[in-house]
Amino acid sequence: MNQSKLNKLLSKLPIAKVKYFDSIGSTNDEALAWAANDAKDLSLVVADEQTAGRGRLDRKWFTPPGTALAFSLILRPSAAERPHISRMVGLAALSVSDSLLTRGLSPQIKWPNDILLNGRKVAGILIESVWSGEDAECIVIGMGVNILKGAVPDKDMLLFPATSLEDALGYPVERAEILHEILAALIFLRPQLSTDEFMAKWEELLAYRGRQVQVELVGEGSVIGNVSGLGTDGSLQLNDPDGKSLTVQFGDVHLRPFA
Ligand code: BT5
Repeated sequence: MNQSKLNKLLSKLPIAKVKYFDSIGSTNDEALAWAANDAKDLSLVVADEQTAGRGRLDRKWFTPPGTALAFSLILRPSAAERPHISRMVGLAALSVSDSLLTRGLSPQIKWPNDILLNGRKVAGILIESVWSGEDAECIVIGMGVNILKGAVPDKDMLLFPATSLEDALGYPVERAEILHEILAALIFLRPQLSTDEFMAKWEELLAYRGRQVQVELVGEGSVIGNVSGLGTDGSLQLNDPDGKSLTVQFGDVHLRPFA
């Protein structure tokens, strides 16, 4: 990947501008700074390597050079999109999933922000915002996707098993092609953000449906229940062991299979 190849690759998509880095701390940090400045809707930051890639809750995201996709897309939500900002993580997750589905794979979305292949994490999403008063002026959608085997970190660095697209397919794929597919899917799905069909698509790919899970609420203990689906805002719906329904709303929740 390099700047001119990316410019060419993405020229048929309505991407406003691409900034490419051989190495960067975090594409989300770069995108947040750009968003706070003059970035237009659909501006994109792409890096070959991240030296300080971030997950949620100050966790680390590993992006070794030459093996992975690490990018951050800046959206300036329209007035119609603003009431559905909490669905942006679903938009990102469905876009990655779409690219995997077209390759005959069976992705699942581990709520809220992980994409799984064969029960292992192949991609992670980090959504961050630039606020103007009560409104999210810009949304930064950060995505990390393990494309080649070399992108997968050692087991002792992980909270959850990981995989790559190459592992799942049995052969290597071109990073730039996947980037193009994910962005094309996102641009296609974005106008559906407010619809019931969008929620149905998202729910269809939800991992662990009907299974008992433990949801760790940061600093607040945990809850156990059966995954029943998603709320209209993208919250996770559970039925607890007494049959009571529970809603888990916030991104600072860690979901693990309990049994
Ligand atoms: C995430 O956080 O999964 C969100 C990751 C978002 C990364 C993108 S890359 C482009 C943009 N720029 C950034 O700086 N970030 C975004 P979370 O659910 O908190 O998961 C983090 C956990 O995933 C870590 O604690 C590790 O256990 C694990 N992990 C780290 N690197 C991984 C990798 N390459 N593949 C699979 N798991 C990984």
